[in-house]
Amino acid sequence: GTANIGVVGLAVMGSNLARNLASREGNTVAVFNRSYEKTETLVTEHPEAGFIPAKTYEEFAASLQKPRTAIIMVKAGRPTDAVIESLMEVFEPGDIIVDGGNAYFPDTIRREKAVRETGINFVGAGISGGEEGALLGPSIMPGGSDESWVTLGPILKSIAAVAEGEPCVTHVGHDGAGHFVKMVHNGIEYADMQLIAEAYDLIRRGTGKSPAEIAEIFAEWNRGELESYLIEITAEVLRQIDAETGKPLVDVIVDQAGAKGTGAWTVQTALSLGVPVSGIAEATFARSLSSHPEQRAAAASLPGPDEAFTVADQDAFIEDVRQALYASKIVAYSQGFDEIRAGAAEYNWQIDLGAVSKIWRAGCIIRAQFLNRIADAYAAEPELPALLTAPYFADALSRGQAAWRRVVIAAAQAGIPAPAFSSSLSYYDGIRADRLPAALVQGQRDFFGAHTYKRIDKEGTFHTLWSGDRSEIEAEDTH
Ligand code: NBP
Repeated sequence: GTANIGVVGLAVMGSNLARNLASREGNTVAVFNRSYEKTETLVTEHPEAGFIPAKTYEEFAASLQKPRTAIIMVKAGRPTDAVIESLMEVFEPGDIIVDGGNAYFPDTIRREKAVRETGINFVGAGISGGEEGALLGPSIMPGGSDESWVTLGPILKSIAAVAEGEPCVTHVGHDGAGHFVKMVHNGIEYADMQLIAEAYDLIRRGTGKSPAEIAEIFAEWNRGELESYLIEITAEVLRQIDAETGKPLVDVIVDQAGAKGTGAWTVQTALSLGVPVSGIAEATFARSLSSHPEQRAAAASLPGPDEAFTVADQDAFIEDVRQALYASKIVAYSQGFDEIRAGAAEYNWQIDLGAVSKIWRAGCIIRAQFLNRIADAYAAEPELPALLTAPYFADALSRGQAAWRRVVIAAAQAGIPAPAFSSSLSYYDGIRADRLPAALVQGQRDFFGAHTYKRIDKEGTFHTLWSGDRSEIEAEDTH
């Protein structure tokens, strides 16, 4: 074989990734798709790429140098399993199968284990950045074995996005670590998008500014600490005028947000791990709420506040919203990194959180300068208990908290939903609280279920004889 890398699955993502690979010095790319039409189209439309097309898995395997390396870009789920099974029949021990699709990380753990038994390496790699990222440079989050990283690392580095001279790819950890981190990336993306949407809504309803005027505010914010791809594209979307009606496009788009499931995975996984990713959860639920038109129609007559929402000082309000957005964003990222750390502990991955933040600086949807701050925080203190306690973020929160509170109060008074803003503030107040009413919850649990409690003043586990004389006894620790 003459190709050093192959791509299986030539729909939009696979075709773009194959073209990206072919455009880099030193790569010869073999391509295969289940139905040959897609292969033919790609090869015909891009003669410059020098692709080596294959009609069968056997031909594909024969066109690859050893150890063979192939990246699968097909629909997640059954199709991915089908391709892996076919490749296992034609590959040999030492070869590397990479799944670049959006796999659910437990599937990746299962597949890695099954493939490894044959001596073939399996790498689940999260690839972020959509079609454009695949073509021009994505952020890549590979898991898998150290052995496969030796071969794969240089290839992935050659196609990844570049941030400040560094390729946006790192060996995240073993087996499913890459897809796990990609999942949390998407969860953070949900939170970031929802927070921006809430900021827009509050400004629009508080000031009466047009979407185009608000676009200018976001463009301005994009020059400061909020600088990010998502803020940048928000300005673009708000500026867009619908050709048919002459209205702002945002006003003719149906207000029901879709989702492909990665936000829900992030929240489900966080629930199992016991990590409070409330910002990501609220963002995911906000999409669900929006997508139930029948319930919304039925509830539309429920009363809101009597008074109209007016903002006395528009500039001051906008600045408050900006600070609330930044503070809430810090909470969302802090929660996301907590989930990665908890996942690493649960699944025995050695994940460098600073390295993860660095590979998100370019190529992916949440790309931003901000991520350098996260890398700095973990560099200064690798065992940081929570990102938001790092000096830079703690300082930003202390500067922004008064504005944050004013915005959440204004939203509540005005009857404007701000679930991500307000839940992030509650999280902040919860995590920094000296005492939480969790003590009362423990008392309740002990009352109805004899679940026992600990005391602040002595060792041991206790139970009050609630249905007896209400004296306290030492008890077995049953949690
Ligand atoms: P699709 O997810 O639409 O999948 C289409 C591809 O899967 C075609 O090549 C199709 O072959 C192949 N396929 C199917 Br369906 N069943 C198959 C089977 N049983 N055996 C072999 N091949 C099969 O493609 P996409 O939109 O390019 O996405 C590819 C992957 O990338 C997905 O996992 C997706 O979730 C992920 N993705 C990521 C991003 C991102 O931003 N990171 C964006 C979009 C997609 P055929 O041509 O013969 O039907």
